[in-house]
Amino acid sequence: MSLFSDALVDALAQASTVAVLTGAGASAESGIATFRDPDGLWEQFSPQELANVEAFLDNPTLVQGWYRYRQEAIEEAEPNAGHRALARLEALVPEFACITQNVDNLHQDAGTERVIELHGNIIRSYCIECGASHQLDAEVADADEPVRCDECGGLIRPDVVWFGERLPRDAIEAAQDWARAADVFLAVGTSAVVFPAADLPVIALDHGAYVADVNPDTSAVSGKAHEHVQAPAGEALPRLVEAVAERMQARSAS
Ligand code: BV8
Ligand code: ZN
Repeated sequence: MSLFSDALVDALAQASTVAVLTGAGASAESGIATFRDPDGLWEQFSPQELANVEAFLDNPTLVQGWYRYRQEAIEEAEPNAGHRALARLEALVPEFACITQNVDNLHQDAGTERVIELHGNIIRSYCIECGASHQLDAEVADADEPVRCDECGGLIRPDVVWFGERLPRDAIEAAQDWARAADVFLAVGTSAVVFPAADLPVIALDHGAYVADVNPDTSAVSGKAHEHVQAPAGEALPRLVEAVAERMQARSAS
């Protein structure tokens, strides 16, 4: 029993434009906790407590500590077979974009060139007053003191998009263009509950793309997509991309 249909292999082998939206599940097999799974990040903390400006200003030391903890987990992490399969797919198809909600840089580490970061990137941090870039893991004299800017003393925050904050305009506009243009749109490892990212698979559907959801569980996309590949990304994507490469080979040989 195959994990995915022949129609999906064919659609990818013939596609001129492929767009992929990834979420935390794409990094799960790299050992990075997701947000909403049973052992997810939000289990210990709630988004309200941590991923918004009010929480940060209210308790900068806690929020800086949470991001430092996540940065350390990410520094240990390696791209998994799913990340590598997407980098291989980019090289196989004419036009490809990896649109990610993740802030862990693992698509770039796996060699994917066109990565659109909707929610920023945790390896960058900056001063909220003067904008100077800064490291969050800078030494602080006293553990109860937040990390502050050397230049102006402002608080240092991670370069990620918090709830209630706009996504980078160029990123979300590019992502929407890719969703409209895609012949095939893959949603990989996302619960698809956070907007405006969660609109992208629907935009792709509305513009005629073949949409598949790669997720061992059901997500908000599964019911709307043409296909739900019910498997972990690290297992399904390498097999899917191998099948696409073979199909392309066969087509060029015939
Ligand atoms: C904004 C910060 C407006 C970075 C994050 C109603 C309608 C529309 C919008 C809203 C609304 N109500 C509230 C809003 C606004 C809000 C929102 O959408 N809230 C949700 C909760 C309802 N959106 C916002 O606030 C956005 N901004 O709208 O601004 C605005 C307009 C004008 C002027 C000013 C403002 C900002 C959204 C970004 C928030 N930042 N994170 C960080 O700390 O990381 S969101 C957070 O959730 C992460 O970024 C994450 O990427 C995102 C989505 O989660 P997922 O990636 O999907 O992860 P999740 O754990 O949920 O799911 C994992 C999936 O993987 C599961 O399905 C699991 O089954 C699967 N899986 C597990 N293992 C595997 C796997 N899949 C494959 N393989 C495996 N091995
Ligand atoms: Zn500063």
